[in-house]
Amino acid sequence: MVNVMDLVEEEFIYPGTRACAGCAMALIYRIALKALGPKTIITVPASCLTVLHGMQGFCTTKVSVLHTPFMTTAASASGIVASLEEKGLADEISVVAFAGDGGTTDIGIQSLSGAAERGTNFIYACYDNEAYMNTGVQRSGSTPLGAFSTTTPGGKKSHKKNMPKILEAHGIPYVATANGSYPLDIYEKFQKARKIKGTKYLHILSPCPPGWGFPPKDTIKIGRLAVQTGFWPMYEVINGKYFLSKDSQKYLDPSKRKPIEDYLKTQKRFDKITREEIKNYKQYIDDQWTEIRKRVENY
Ligand SMILES: Cc1ncc(C[n+]2csc(CCOP(=O)(O)OP(=O)(O)O)c2C)c(N)n1
Ligand code: SF4
Ligand SMILES: [Mg+2]
Repeated sequence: MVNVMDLVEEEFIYPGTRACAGCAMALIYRIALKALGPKTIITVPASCLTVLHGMQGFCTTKVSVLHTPFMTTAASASGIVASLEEKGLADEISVVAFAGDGGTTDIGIQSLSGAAERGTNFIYACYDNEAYMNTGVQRSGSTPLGAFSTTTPGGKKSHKKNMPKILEAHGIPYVATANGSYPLDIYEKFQKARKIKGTKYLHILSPCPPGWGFPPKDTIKIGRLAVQTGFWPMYEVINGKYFLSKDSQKYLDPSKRKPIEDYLKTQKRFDKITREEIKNYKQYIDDQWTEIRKRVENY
């Protein structure tokens, strides 16, 4: 496990971005770029991350960024990879697609699936703030059960889509989940992904103060609660082998998990959640960990 002294000092995001105060996505991106280094080309579809970069001529990052239409993030990354391969630069420069959950689980899934099936040599990172935040909080395939959005005013009626599992089914060499509240884990996972050839997929939970309805000072606490309640397990699947990440390991023991209510009650978006849905969450979490236990015991 890396420690804070291992992080490179150089910053690749200039201070004063247009992200909201307390935005986990900005923290995730800052740490990811430190792990990836200057020889990186990023592709980004429309999202809060586009806004973070700023208007043309005022880019907030030191690395090259290509803004792409929504559904073409992974396709544009594939084009960049093909061009670098042609120029003999593919081993030197990392190509990274960075997209929101709407751009990944819904709108960009077909080009991502195509790139993963071809084994395109790139990293695809989804920061998951669990809704279309940039356009005012519409539900996405990644919005969780019971959460308010402007298109689910009574709370969403189904669980979030399990994108890491979908990507795992493509047989790619690296799939990982992470969380904005564990920056060292994010750093390590991007460093690892950078060194693996083929398609790498990282799915990172990204608490969003205005969209989830909590004060900006609570971002880290809420991200941690997602892990501590067992809702958000952090793991890696490397060449098909499952590894539970250090900060999630103790939650294999159900008695160590905090009640899911501790997480839900911190956020206004769950104000209308029903008792039935909370019961459903408990089962969902238990089922998730039963599966994890089997996979961990297998290796
Ligand atoms: C083809 C297309 N449809 C819709 C939009 C409008 N749009 C811009 S950003 C955005 C939300 C993106 O949501 P997500 O990918 O989750 O990223 P977030 O804003 O949450 O960071 C939408 C719908 C667009 N730019 N292009
Ligand atoms: S709306 Fe949420 S994800 Fe978007 S910049 Fe603000 S805090 Fe970040
Ligand atoms: Mg989103």
